[in-house]
Amino acid sequence: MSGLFITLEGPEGAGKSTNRDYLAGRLREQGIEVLLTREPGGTPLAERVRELLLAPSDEVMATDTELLLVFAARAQHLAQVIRPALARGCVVLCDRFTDATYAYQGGGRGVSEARIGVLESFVQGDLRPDLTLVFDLPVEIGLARAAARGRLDRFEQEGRGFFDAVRHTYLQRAQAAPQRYKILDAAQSLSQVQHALDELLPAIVELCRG
Ligand code: T5A
Repeated sequence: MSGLFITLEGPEGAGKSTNRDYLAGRLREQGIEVLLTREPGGTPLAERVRELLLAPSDEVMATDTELLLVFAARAQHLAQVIRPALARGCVVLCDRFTDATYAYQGGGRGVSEARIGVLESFVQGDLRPDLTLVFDLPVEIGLARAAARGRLDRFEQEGRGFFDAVRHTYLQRAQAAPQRYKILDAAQSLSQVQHALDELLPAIVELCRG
């Protein structure tokens, strides 16, 4: 048996977690076994790495350190959670994955695609998401949603140019491979976004049932 790997991506405050839970509910209604997880994180050790990545600190984190921590957490997550779930035939819904590395460390920090690609192959082998939902919205709307939650994490403290590059990278990747990515307009109301997800549902269910 082999499951299905679906990732949810997008800039800060795009509604990935909210819509991941919504989609999981709709798939479970169809009798599909779903595993919900997130990156960075998804296992106790990877969640500790997440804390290192997100906590604001007086010590500037070198770009390569950040990149390697992201992939170290991913290696653990793949070994402990994602690969076993896929092997059991589960649908894995993951809030962020390697597209976030291309967007944040690539677009945001300026790491080359080739450098990220080396680590992607090293850590993932040939495993890639089967489907990626990109929740797209203007940077200022996403940052306002994130700010409404209170204290900003280390990434949320970055400037506007960083997030413009993140959004641009997501859109560029999605437009380059439309068979794998679906872009949703996340600036709409939550009920409108969920209506758009409902419209995608038959195709997603079909993918899940192989
Ligand atoms: N990171 C991650 C990297 O740099 N490299 C990597 O490889 C990876 C994997 C943490 C950070 O790690 C970085 C990127 C991130 O900065 P995170 O916690 O997943 O990753 O990222 P955040 O974007 O900070 O998570 P958020 O919780 O802010 O965003 P979500 O999940 O997109 O949004 P959600 O669902 O929590 O919604 C945020 C708020 O908006 C409301 C919700 O109710 C909630 O209050 N909302 C809406 N309001 C109005 N209209 C809508 N359509 C709404 N949708 C949601």
